[in-house]
Amino acid sequence: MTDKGALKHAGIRKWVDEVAAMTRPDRILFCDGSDAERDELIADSLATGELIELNQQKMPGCYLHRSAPHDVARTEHLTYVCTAAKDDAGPNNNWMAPADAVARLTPLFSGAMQGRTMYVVPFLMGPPGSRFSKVGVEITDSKYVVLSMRIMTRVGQPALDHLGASDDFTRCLHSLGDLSPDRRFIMHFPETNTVWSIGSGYGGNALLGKKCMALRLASWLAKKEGWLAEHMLILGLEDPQKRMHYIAGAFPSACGKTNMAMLVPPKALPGWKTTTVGDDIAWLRPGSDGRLYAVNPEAGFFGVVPGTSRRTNPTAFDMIQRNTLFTNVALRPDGTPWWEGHDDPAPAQALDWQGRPWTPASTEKAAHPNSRFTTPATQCATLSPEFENPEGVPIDAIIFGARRQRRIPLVFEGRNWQHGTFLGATLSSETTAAATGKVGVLRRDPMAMWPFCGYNMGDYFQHWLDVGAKLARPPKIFRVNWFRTNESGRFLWPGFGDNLRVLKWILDRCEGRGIGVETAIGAVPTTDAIDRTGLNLTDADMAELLKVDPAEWVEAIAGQEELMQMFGARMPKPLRTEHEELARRINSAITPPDLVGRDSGT
Ligand code: OXD
Ligand code: MN
Repeated sequence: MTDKGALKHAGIRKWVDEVAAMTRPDRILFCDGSDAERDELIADSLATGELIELNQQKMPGCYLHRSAPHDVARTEHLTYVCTAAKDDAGPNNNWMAPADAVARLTPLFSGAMQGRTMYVVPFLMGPPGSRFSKVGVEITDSKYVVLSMRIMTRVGQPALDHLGASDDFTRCLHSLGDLSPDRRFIMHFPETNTVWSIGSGYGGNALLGKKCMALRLASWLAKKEGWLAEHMLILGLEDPQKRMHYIAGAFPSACGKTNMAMLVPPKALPGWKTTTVGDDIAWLRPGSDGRLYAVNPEAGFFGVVPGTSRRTNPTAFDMIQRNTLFTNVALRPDGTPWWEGHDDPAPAQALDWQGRPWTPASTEKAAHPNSRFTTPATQCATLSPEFENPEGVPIDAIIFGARRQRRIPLVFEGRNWQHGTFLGATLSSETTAAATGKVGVLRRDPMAMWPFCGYNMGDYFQHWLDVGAKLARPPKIFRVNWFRTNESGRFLWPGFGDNLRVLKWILDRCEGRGIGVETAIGAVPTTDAIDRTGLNLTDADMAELLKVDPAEWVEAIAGQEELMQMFGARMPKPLRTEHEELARRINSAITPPDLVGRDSGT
């Protein structure tokens, strides 16, 4: 870390001066991504209590951060897209006019860094040397944010090399402010490629390379430049014939993307191997061969901790044993972290995520349900050899998944890109602890991008159709649902590694094999089409998992009508056509054709 004098780039210098004039820090430090810088930041954070050292013998390089108790998740109601025209932000975003947003936040930022150090963090999203990659610079007064950005992005020289003399970088301004939710705002200005975030130190609100830049602003840039920025994992699957396939999967927050990105094949399916390219964000571009190529713009994983164990995700569990920042987990007396769903039983005593004494008799959770790990991708044992490939990986199939107890079958296939886009656009999911608000409430989440699309989603759907039209060999599109329950509330599908059985059917379908029956909603596997070798799952359970009950879909169609109306003239016509077609198919599945004939008097 050096003082600002080391900053050579004129555009960055100018912006830093402007921000410093407003925020008035005591010191300005320029981050270079070096090990010495990390050591200094950690030592300072330990001294101030922003970090707590974990047991360095058992977990070298691991630290615990406790956030303010009311700053534990993304705050979507305080997140805005500030475009000149309100309609460009769309009904999917909170909107404020750019000048009003600046006027609202300037007093909050004014003097906010007095008595603090201002860190300037140049970072690269995407592999060095890739046409996919983009540069950002985050200015922050939080050491925890700098340490996290160092894990989640490529900080320092790779960013400056990519930028060269260009002024084309995302300006990401962050201050902890006073951490009050009453003075917390996460403002995006897509027209000037800028983010202003104040009042939160939480990942998605404060690590501005992630949701703010790599999704909200990137989605806007992607629309302009002809690519897609998506809330998707990227998984490599090597089949027993040693052929490599890649799947991109969009799931809402905290619905198992990290687990799926590190899927361990079940023993009953020998010869399969998985590799991890990404667990949260994919940037996808048409390639010259007519296929869709993906890179993961991030350099680390910011995963949900509770439920992570040797049983559910051994790769992640191993990966977080070193050089990992834990946020809001419980602390055992031996200086190691613990959380609900850990392999070890609950400790007799511990400190909970707020540092309060905790015992198994406590009524509250020891770890916060949205506690997180931040860990370098290079520690993932299944990291794909293609992780840094500047060209990305070719995607064979896209899956849209959500957390749904009812109605949605385990898997079904879209008829083509347009129908697949419709399947993504009509995704809904039960809410999780990743955002503040009630958990378990069904909400619309098109393409799992509702909180992350930086512009009007009607235009975004059209953009999906436009990108598809450029692909001579588009990926096939599927919907999946690992979370269907039976009448007594038991999950019907084992999930985790066994999801490979579903992916295998998907790949079979991509290659013209795989048995499916056409239904009103798309092609669904027959009960014996998914390999159940070694799985204790009855025919009846399988039939229940794959059931398409037209009566249940009537409600879904009514909900889709609301979506159509919400976007009015900006909803692309082809998606309306798909909606009408679904309604027609469902109606005729409910009303047998001979009755249709009799009712209409023909
Ligand atoms: C995340 C989220 O942190 O989606 O990835 O909230
Ligand atoms: Mn996410």
